[in-house]
Amino acid sequence: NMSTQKCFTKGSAAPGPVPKGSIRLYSMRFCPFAQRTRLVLNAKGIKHDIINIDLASKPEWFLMKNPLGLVPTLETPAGEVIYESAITCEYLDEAYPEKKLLPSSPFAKAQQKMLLEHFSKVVPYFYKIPAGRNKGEDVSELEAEMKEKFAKLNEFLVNKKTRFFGGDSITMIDYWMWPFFERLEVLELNNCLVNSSELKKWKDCMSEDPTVKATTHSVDTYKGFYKTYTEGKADYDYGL
Ligand SMILES: N[C@@H](CCC(=O)N[C@@H](CS)C(=O)NCC(=O)O)C(=O)O
Repeated sequence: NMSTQKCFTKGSAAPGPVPKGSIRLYSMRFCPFAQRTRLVLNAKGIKHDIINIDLASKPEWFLMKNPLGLVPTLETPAGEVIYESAITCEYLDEAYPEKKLLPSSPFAKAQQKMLLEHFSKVVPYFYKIPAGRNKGEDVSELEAEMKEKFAKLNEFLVNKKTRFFGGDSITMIDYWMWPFFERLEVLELNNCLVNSSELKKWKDCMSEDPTVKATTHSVDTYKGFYKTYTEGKADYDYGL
């Protein structure tokens, strides 16, 4: 039901308690960090509901649950609150141990988290380059840096000789990185992949994953949302 996806804003009444046997995600339909959590919920088949938040004008009750005021935020029927995307994903993987996404070996798990740290250094470019272009600035240096960072990820895949970052099937690290790659086209950053053919292959494989398909938006919807975002009046209900 599309109408239930409309975001809750400041002054709105708090939603009812989280039903037993379910878990709740406070989200925003276009947030790449919240998409990490949505990917994990979907991949593991976890029963959940989603409450979207108006990030420009947050409900008071939301700020009481997560003082950082960020999505993704999870809430259990017992009223436990979990936030920060990687923490929410690891929580879900442990609380719902079927179909594990993180490896059980301590070193392999640490490797995925180290890779996430590397990737987190790439994330700002997804914001800086489009914002710079919008202001008519020369972003060629930023683009060169992003290309370089992608080349490093590409090299990782070349050395690992597997299709995905954790092996030959999708694991947590792939879902942690994916939401940003999904936005490359819309943000006109695809050219940063030119010298990274393994990474491009990874991206193509990821886009075929049923869980990825289930959590995405059409390019047109993304474009429409990002237009409102760039103009400084983000429409979080865009397309509903
Ligand atoms: N480090 C956080 C970042 C989450 C984040 O930045 N979410 C954005 C939406 S994409 C948000 O909630 N923004 C609201 C705000 O900054 O007030 C995580 O990984 O969960």
